[in-house]
Amino acid sequence: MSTTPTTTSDQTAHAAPAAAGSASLAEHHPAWLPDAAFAPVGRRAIAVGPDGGALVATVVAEARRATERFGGSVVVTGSPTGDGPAGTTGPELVLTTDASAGLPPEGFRVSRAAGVTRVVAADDAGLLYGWFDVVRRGEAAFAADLAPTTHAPRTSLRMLDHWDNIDVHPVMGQVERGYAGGSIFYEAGRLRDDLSRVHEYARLLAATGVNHVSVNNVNVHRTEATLLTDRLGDVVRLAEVFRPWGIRVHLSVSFAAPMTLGGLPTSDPLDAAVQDWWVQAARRVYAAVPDFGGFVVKADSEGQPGPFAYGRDHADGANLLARALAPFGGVVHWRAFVYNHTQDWRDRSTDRARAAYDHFAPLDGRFDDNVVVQVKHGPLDFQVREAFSPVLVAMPRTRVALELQVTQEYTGHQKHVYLLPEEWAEILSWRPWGEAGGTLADVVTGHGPGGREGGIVAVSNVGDDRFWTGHPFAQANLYGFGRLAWDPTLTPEQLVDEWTALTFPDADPRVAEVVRDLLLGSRRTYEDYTAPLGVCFMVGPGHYGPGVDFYEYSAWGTYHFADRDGIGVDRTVATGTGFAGQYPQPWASVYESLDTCPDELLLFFHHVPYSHVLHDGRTVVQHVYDTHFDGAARTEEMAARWRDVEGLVDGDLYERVRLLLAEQVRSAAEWRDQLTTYFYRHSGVPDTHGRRIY
Ligand code: GCW
Repeated sequence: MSTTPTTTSDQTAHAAPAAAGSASLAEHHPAWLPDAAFAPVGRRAIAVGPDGGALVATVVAEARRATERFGGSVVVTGSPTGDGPAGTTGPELVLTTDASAGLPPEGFRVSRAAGVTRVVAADDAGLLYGWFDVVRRGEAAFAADLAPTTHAPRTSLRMLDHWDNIDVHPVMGQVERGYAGGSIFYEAGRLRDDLSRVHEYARLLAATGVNHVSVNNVNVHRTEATLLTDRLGDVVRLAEVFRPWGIRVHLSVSFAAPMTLGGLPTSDPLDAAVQDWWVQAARRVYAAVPDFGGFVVKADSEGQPGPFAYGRDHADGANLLARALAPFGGVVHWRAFVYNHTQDWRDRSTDRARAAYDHFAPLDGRFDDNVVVQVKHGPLDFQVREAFSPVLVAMPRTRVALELQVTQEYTGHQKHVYLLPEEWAEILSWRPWGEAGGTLADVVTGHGPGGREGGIVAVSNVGDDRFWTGHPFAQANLYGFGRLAWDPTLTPEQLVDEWTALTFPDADPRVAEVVRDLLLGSRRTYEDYTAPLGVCFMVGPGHYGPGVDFYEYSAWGTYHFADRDGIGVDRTVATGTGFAGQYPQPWASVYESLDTCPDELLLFFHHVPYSHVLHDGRTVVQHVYDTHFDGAARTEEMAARWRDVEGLVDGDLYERVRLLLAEQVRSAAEWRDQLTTYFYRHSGVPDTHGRRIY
């Protein structure tokens, strides 16, 4: 949104890094890989082999680091049998690669029998993931026998996108929508000299299964555009850091690069000189970074340049870049976040929710095989509650990726506890064709009707903050993303338990209980005290805090249409914008009808009177009162609950969470009071419980 200087309503200053005493601490938090999490493996005699590529060396180094710390031993074996050199005592953990074992790519098999735990991996990446699987199991990996189980990622494309800028942007800062300090890659206009923090980040990501990372903002500004050319050396250095962790590096590029970097008079995708410019650019990149992943492109979106300027469409634009990358195996991630951001609120015919489908669905079948159309989970923009994007299931002949957002842009800026996997689990398990059909996870991982794999992508939430993510609990979101991209069927409960066991390995059992209590249900709590029933964008400047009418008359879209009689957006086919008709059945009918539309999405699809009765028998306005008073009260309980672990966790971590919970309590009360007051003043209907409304 930063490239549209004429439209300023959304250009609100980026949030300051979370407070709380990080500056004086040289050391940063180990997140989910503290040394103590390696004690169970580190005490064992380990055999790793056969020796080979870079990823095997990584596993060997990991095993050495753990055993040196905890007294075990490592032998590097020459053959896949796992036998150590003569004279060594038998290993208790054997990790081998065996290409003939019939395992899926990146996969591995774990078993334990006769006192030996074995990991047999399909390839070197599988060996790395198998290693971290054993770490995650802890002592359980060395206790009872384990029947062999095979583990493999559901998709080969598990990606994090960074919205990091090299130069500090005057409005958006170093990391656009970043709430955890500056970039871990760039500082003061250049790539950092010391990339040790990036190395640790790569290790953390590898432990979750992430295998692709894009290293610059999709809003590509002048300096960042040159990563493709003059600053290619920076990409080389970043790729060197990520490579030993099985992670391929991608770049966001500007569609106008042939003009801005190449001096050509046009960026028309059908122009031969433009095509050649991209071919040469790709060639240079691959000469420097042979395992480069590809380009991420935000085109004709929020002011970024794109093919529309030449009367071409998104398939023309995406295929231009795809053809330059194809000889090297590169992929274009072409984002579908395309809508009119210069609307007039008086115009009732434009519905932002419709836009991506209207632009992209007709292009199904026109994209090259190495184009992935990257679609946000909802038709608007990472709201707490919106319907799923119908684009995700409208293009069976196209590779479609799901884009999630780990950074908490609309979900509390990493100041509020918000367990995103609670939201993602719903998204991934959504059944677009009803109970009989597959899930959304199936579709994007290549197991849907079209059988095309697009993968799972998310916007990262890390920065140079001591805790990586501002709120220490926001680490669980990053962890959860990687694990869900690997296995979309994992539950929020499983993820929280995994994350807590790794992050607080030696802690008093009360810590795990409290962390569980705070994280589980946190998404519902946040939803309860913020925008109700699927109404969207009631946020204030910078997308933090209440701003009930902040967007209502803005150029970015209109989202609730509240008046004295009612509220909500009529997106039905019968009387509204027709958006509901973009869904396959049964959802088109389910959303169209007031009787069947789920309450939580009521105001997303319908404009109703405040007196409208929900399925639970309450009116809309009473629901707003109840959820807001309850949700805000729950934040007070959360803050109180945290006090139970004082002295049981690291003091800095305790204090950071304590301060942020205090802010969450304050902010939730503000949301509660503004929302209840707004609904009361518009409807004139009092709260049946007589609670305080202003
Ligand atoms: O969510 C919105 C953000 C913009 C972002 C844009 C996008 C990078 O407010 O800051 O720009 O989405 O996804 O491109």
